Amino acid sequence: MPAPDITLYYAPLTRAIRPRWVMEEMGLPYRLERPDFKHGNVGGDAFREINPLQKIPAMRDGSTLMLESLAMMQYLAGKYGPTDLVVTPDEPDYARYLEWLHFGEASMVMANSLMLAHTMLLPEDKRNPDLARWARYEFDKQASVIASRGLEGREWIAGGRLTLADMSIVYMLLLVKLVKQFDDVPDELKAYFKRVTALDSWKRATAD
Ligand SMILES: N[C@@H](CCC(=O)N[C@@H](CS)C(=O)NCC(=O)O)C(=O)O
Repeated sequence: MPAPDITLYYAPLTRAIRPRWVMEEMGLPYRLERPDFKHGNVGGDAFREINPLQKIPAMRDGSTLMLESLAMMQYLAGKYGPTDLVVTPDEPDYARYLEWLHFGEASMVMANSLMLAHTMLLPEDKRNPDLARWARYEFDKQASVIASRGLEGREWIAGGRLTLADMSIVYMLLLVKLVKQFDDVPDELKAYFKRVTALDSWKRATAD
């Protein structure tokens, strides 16, 4: 197996935290490139050559280029594992692991992006309070389902340990915190966020 030759196109507080966190947990070597994170024109022409969508993260490993953060996490764990970050098909929590891994992006992205856009990113005269309220209503349902169906008293979301599923969900909760909408979530969710973000690997993945 060739040695990892990984460059992560990174910006603080973005989804690049997810693959970086996996590499920190797995002890994989990586380089960071830091395109200028300007909303709507991330990295200018040079970065558009790498990611025509101009989104962060992008990740290169040798000649392999990837543009989707959850896929990057799965790639790193699959290619450079085995690792306990993955719940395997022979474990009882396999289905739960897959479901929450994808929930963090697929189910959460719309409400999350609308909250971000309509409370922070758009100029004030372009923000739509009805959309912001609807997004918050959708997020509240998600927060309550994570606390009840997801955690139900568990420390971690699947497999009794930190996995890619936690890494997926916790990043989205960080975004909710950034838009200052995290205060009213269930206490169980607050405690979960605090527990996971106390990990050294999280601190290293978000250090700068
Ligand atoms: N589904 C993609 C989403 C990537 C994405 O939206 N990245 C955000 C940062 S977290 C971005 O680059 N936004 C800049 C912009 O839209 O201008 C992934 O998970 O990698």
